[in-house]
Amino acid sequence: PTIERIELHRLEVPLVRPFETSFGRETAREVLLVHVITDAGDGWGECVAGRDPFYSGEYVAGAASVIEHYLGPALLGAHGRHARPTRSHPAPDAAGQAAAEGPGSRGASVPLAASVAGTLAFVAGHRMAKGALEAAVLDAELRAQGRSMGELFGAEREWVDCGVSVGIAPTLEELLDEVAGYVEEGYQRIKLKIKPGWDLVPVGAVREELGPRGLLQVDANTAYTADDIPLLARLDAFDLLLIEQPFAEEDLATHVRLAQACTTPVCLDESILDASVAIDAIERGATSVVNIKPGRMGGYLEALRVHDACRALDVPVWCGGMLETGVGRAANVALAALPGFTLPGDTSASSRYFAEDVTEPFVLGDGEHRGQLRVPDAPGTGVTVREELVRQWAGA
Ligand code: OSB
Ligand code: MG
Repeated sequence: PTIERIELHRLEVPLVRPFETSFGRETAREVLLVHVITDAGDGWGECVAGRDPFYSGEYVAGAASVIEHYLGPALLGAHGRHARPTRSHPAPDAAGQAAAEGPGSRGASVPLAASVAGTLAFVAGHRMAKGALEAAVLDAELRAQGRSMGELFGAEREWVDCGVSVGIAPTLEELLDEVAGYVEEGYQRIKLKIKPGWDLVPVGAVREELGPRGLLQVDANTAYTADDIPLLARLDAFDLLLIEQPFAEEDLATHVRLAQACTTPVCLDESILDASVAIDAIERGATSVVNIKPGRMGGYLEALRVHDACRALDVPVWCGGMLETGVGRAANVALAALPGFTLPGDTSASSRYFAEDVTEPFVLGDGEHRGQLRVPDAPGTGVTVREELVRQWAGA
């Protein structure tokens, strides 16, 4: 297909309750959607960058800017109606070309999407912006082929197990109430956000509330330092599935030290920039479980490489989230249906985040599908963007 147009839509979608982490508090999700229009149909991708550069260096206004000024023109230059390499956007080098080759046989059937990473490799970083473009192109290409994301990825389940990420609460009582509500809704595991001063006590209280069999894990979003290793090792008492990203993104060494000092598995999120970093972190002993967030790794094709690499090394993975709307959630749920995803993901129902979603909402199943979301099987992401709502919420 030929790419005819790339449109960016920025909208602010209110959250049903504030979401507080060690890096900040959000009351609305600032969403950046990429709409790619080709001569064979269109596709949508969601950029997972936050409003502010706190979780990572990327943020919505920066992502929109780099797409407008660099990534968009390069894609149109390579795949637009008048495709030609331009001076300001040189052709990809050998490394870019290798990245363009998609993950094994999966990339071969989506040649346009598989070429995006290579075309955009001349820009350093900006993985979230690149990933949104690749996701939109992938959606358009699969829709044109009448194939779903799950089909391309190699999904092996029709339903995926869901957990929920619980923010830092104003009081212990409110935390316990919130957790009880999620358990009642059917969520299969609880992830608590922690930070210095909000760790052993809330984790102990929630463990007590869940009982010894409830699945529980924690996420520190880089809030601790090496001095905190003895404190973090005390979390072993609560029988957690894992502790996620206690130290800085670039600091694999301290994660190795913690892994040696505690029995709780250490899991990296922010640090996992791509498959080569994942393999390196695993080989060094910095992580024994991996949080796969496609939007943070530059797209679903790189996420498939991380999945495949972890599977080959026998390292369990789970699907993280970034408070996505239905656009990103649909693709995440398809990915989470791969065989290496052996732990419940942060793939919660739309209602956990928003009163109204920009696509049809994702709703938890019941009966034998309690605590699960169904993997979409219609072409592309399998969901439909309510364009009128997007325009309305963008104030356009
Ligand atoms: O660290 O996993 C994280 C949300 C925004 C940024 C970072 C993270 C999160 C979450 C929420 O934990 C996961 C979700 O429910 O989408
Ligand atoms: Mg995390």
